[in-house]
Amino acid sequence: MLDKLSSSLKETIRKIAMAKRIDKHTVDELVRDIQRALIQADVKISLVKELSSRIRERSLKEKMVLNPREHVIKVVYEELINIIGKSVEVPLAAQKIMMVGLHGSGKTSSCAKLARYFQKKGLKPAVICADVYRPAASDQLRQLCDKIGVPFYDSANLPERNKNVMGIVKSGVKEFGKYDVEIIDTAGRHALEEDMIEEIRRIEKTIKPEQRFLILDASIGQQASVQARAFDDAIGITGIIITKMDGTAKGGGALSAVSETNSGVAFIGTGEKVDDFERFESDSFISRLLGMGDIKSLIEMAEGSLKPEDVDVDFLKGKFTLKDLYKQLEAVRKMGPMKKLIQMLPLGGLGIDFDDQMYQITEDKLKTFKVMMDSMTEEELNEPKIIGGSRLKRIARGSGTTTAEVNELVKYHRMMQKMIKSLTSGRGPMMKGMKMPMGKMMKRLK
Ligand SMILES: Nc1nc2c(ncn2[C@@H]2O[C@H](COP(=O)(O)OP(=O)(O)OP(=O)(O)O)[C@@H](O)[C@H]2O)c(=O)[nH]1
Ligand SMILES: [Mg+2]
Repeated sequence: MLDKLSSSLKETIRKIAMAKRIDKHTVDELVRDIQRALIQADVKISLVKELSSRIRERSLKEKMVLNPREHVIKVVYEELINIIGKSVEVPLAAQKIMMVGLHGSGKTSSCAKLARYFQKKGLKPAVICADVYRPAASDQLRQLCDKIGVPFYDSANLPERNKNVMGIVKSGVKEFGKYDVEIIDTAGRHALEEDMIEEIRRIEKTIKPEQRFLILDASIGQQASVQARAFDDAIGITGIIITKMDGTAKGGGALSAVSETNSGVAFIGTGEKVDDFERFESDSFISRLLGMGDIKSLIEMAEGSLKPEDVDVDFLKGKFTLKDLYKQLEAVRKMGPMKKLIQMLPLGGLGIDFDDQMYQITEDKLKTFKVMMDSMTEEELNEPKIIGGSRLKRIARGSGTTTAEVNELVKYHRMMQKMIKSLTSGRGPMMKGMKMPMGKMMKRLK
């Protein structure tokens, strides 16, 4: 999904993370890179311009609580979110949802996907087909609903004289009154014809749906804006579903159409199957696009809104002793804080692979470490750098290990300490040089 945009943005972030310093030149280059990436993904030009000037302004002039590189990355992240807007609330409550959109945009498939979504959340959805123009429309929707066991209503439920759109929606809504979520599929047209707009206006007035979702095909690019405006004018769009995100690099067009409405993206469709459907959250979407585990938590932590207790990484506050190392290793084994910490840092942007090696500290290794540590004095545990020749021998003897093994632990501690220092001081690029020794060290530890 938007792979090309994602790889360009990741490269841009990597450049920033590696930059020797952040100055006007670096920021100009960054802005040019981002512009290129966004325009290729078909994001609306006016939005790209707005984003560019905000990044320029904020990167250099805003008061910084983070180091300059992190500050710029944070600005990019926030401004990208700004383009696609806030995520839309979709309450898990009783409601009527009307689906509108052009011909072939994915309304009917999305009805079933949406029904499935609510079903998984424990609500009872039902679907009404108000498309009387395309003969196959009802069959298509009925089949999808049958597959997921969701009740379905269409003109077949009505006597001949009432087989019109208004008749169907009125009696359908009445019939399904006992269900939690009623989803109403409407007919599409090739273009924004006035009679279609008129029809959805009437449906809207008749049933007063709490939600009016616009379905946009991601592949139509910037055309999406015109549609979004027209539908919003007609019935007031409360949420957008972008379909076919799996099959296009132009998704930026549909994403930027959001700014034409007072709403935001509620869901995205990522395939033809009924489960190929995701809730859309702007912040995690952008984090994913930028290749950052969870940049939001990192920023919150750096800004102090996350208390150290929340993160449970004592060593961020001060010295990192062998005891801390042991505690961390034990936690890592349980997929604990170390993994969490590492995922929170924008390491993706630095091009460092923290693969599973990092987390594979075996039980045996940990036991050996423990035994060696038991043979150490308090002083050695707190100040491992004093462990030299004779101390090494003593510890090895005491723990029934070899000096090489004890040395390995000491070295390993030193590596971790360096890494943590470079992480917490924000001098990210240092990490790069450590990639190899770190990897080798981890291999030896296994
Ligand atoms: N790959 C992919 N295909 C999709 C997605 N959503 C819908 N489609 C396909 O797009 C085609 C059109 O989807 P429909 O749901 O029939 O579109 P519609 O808006 O109801 O079309 P009309 O009723 O004719 O206006 C179908 O072949 C769907 O399988 C998606 O997220 N990914
Ligand atoms: Mg349809």
